[in-house]
Amino acid sequence: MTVAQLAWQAFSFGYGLANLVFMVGIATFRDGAFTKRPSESEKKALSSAQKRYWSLTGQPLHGFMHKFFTLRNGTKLHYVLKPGAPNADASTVKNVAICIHGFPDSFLLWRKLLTAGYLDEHILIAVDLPGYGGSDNLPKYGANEILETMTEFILGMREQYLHEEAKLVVVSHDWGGVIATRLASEASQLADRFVIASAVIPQNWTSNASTKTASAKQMLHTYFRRPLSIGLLRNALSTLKPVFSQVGRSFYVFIFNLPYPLSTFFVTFGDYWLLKVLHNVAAGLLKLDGQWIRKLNEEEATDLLVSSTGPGIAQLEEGKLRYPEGVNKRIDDYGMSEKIRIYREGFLLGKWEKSLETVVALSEIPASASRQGSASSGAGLFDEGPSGALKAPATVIYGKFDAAFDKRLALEGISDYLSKASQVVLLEAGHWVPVEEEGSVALEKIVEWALGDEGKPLRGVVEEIPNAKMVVEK
Ligand SMILES: *[C@@H]1O[C@H](CO)[C@@H](O)[C@H](O)[C@H]1NC(C)=O
Ligand SMILES: *[C@@H]1O[C@H](CO)[C@@H](O)[C@H](O)[C@H]1NC(C)=O
Ligand SMILES: CC(=O)N[C@H]1CO[C@H](CO)[C@@H](O)[C@@H]1O
Repeated sequence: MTVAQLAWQAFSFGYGLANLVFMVGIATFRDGAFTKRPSESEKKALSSAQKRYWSLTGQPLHGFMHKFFTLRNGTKLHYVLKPGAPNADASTVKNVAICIHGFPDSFLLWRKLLTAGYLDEHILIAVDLPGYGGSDNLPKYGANEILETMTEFILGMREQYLHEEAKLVVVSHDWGGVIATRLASEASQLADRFVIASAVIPQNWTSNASTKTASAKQMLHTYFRRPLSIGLLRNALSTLKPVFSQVGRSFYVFIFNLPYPLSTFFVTFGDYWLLKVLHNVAAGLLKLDGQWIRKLNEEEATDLLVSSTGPGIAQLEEGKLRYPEGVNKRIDDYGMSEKIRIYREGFLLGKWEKSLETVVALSEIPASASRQGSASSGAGLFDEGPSGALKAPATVIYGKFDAAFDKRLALEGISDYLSKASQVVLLEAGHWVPVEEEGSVALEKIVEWALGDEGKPLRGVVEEIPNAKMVVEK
């Protein structure tokens, strides 16, 4: 290990620990969370919500059914499906949307989108990530494992539900968005369009950070030889500003990466204090400066909580259809210690060595009609873009007030990473676009466009969304 790596590890540990102490302090002194236990009425509300959304004998959402997809090796993913309203004219083909959530959610993240009614003529699918909701665990959560799993899932969905002439749109958020980004880059045949909300393109995100860190290092180096040139020091620090800002915003990632059991403690202590803060942020009720607009009422809080908890014990034991074994193992901590593994095991930038099955299956996907002429249909080796560039049309959605990402690092130069027929839309929203009031409406309009007639430009759609702005259009 080099000195720099050692220094980074020491910094990460120290920074994570300091933040953990700070957060526990806030939770204890501001929110009195440390000794919190759920009240009887909270417990009752949660277990009835779990029954309503997670019982395999019922409908999770109006018109939807619970389903499982089994990978070649037996790992099971849980998803919900609405087969699409039968249309009078049977000749119309139904397009397919596959929704992929992020941390710490489940298919229920998409509740608003799935029940909005705009999309009723299409086939709607929302999956639980492995390790989340009603899906099985993986032995490891690196790039190979996660991307192979999601690719096999999407291939399976294509086979079961996608009509030859229909198109497939992947709709994604947070870690789901990072997965979608990597698929759009490395397995772009999988979908006709990727809608990516509140995520980053990993390579682009880190490319400038490393350039900036390198040039700051250079400046510091020179500075140490000429310690009187304060200007150099100032320059070095200002170059690093966006990086510092991102490290600041990613403080929780450093806590998630602390050794067990510190990391697990953080995501569970104080009756799931962290989850509850996230839910308030998700609902747009906690502003960045820590001021509450209002608190969630019990019903809203339960509705958000049940998306993170997944099924309860009662749902594991009823009916013929059963949740896989992995869900059982997660029941004690709402799966939180499993869910943070996606932050810990090198998924973001890890190399994906595709399996032979995946390579073959991808090569067998015909270029769809809607993709003719886009960069993915073999437009030649020379306009492939930088490493990590997306090769399928993508619509990237950012909330201006997203606390998770520094906008400078997330959006700067993103256009170089996008293929033809891609766009970036900026919203006056926070991180949880699919849950927020304005964000969710904007998302519905954009997905409706993606599933419908792309012949009319997205610009017209975006112009009609209040407070939305198209910032990149390719
Ligand atoms: C099953 O397959 C997936 C996808 O290839 C892989 O990530 C996972 O590790 C496998 N599970 C087991 C138990 O081997
Ligand atoms: C993204 O990539 C472009 C083009 O390579 C680059 O100019 C830009 O600085 C990158 N953005 C970040 C945040 O690194
Ligand atoms: C590679 C690189 O440094 N790209 C950009 C980083 O950010 C600055 C602005 O902050 C751009 O000017 C660079 O092109």
